[in-house]
Amino acid sequence: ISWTPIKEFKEILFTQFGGIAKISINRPQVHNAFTPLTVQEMIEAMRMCQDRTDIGVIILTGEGGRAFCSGGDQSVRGHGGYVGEDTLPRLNVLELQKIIRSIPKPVIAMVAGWAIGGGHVLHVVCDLSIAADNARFGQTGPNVGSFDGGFGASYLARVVGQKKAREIWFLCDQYDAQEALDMGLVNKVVPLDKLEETTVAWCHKILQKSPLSLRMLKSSFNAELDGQAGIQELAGNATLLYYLSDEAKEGREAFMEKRQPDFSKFPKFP
Ligand code: 1HA
Repeated sequence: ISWTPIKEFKEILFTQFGGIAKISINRPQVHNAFTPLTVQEMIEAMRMCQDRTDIGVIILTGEGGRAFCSGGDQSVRGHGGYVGEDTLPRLNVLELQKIIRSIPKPVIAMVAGWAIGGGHVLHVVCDLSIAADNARFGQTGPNVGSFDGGFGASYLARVVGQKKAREIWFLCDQYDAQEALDMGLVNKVVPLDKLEETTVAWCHKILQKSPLSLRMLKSSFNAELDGQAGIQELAGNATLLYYLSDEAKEGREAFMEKRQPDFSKFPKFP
């Protein structure tokens, strides 16, 4: 598989193969721990994926084969957040989580090695997770003085159930790929040397599907859980579909032509 660079960044790689974009944290020396800059770059790459009509599916991963992501870089954790060049303490990974959840294209976590702490939450919020057999999953918050009570708690509990989610956070144990599969935390486990090939094969299956259908489904799955923000997403997609119709176009055209709209020809469906 030959990935073509989309844009150069400092702490991530952002590449493309056909309709697949790959966002990969490139800090393998610290098991792909993220800094505010890493997160900011991932957000920018996600935004680019959102706007690019030729991209249909996004892979989120980490370089090196030994870690997906080990969470926030503890060496830059300061007073109230993770500190970058602008010296402001930030928790901007929360913003990235929201984007992964709401971007209207499937996001697949491709997990080799550690998915730990805030790195674990990142795979949890992805639509699908494919794990290599060397993957290890867990939360560390109560060990290192942190917690993610947002998606990291409530969505995790929706995925694995309340008892298991509380176990994961209260004990901070690490779970292997098979255990993750058994608890519904990942979709599939494959040998490490088959990880990318399998993930790309899943992407190709997805790319053959109706993009609007996938878009509606993603926002439908979110709607139930995300309250008014979830309904806003689903309803925004309903508006998009309505704007494609002659009926909605008649409303706009009548306004522009300064006449009364004639909706009489449009059916009142049962
Ligand atoms: O909870 C949140 C948030 C909550 C709300 C809102 C925002 C949040 C944002 C972030 C987070 C968090 O992510 S808190 C949790 C932070 N992460 C961790 O506690 C995991 C720390 N790492 C480990 O426990 C271990 O490294 C490991 C289980 C993943 C792997 O262990 P292993 O194989 O023994 O490797 P190790 O030797 O520990 O790591 C290799 C190198 O990577 C080490 O550096 P070296 O000694 O070679 O110089 C290690 O220090 C470094 N490293 C690993 N993880 C991190 C890290 N350096 C900085 N930050 C890390 N997270």
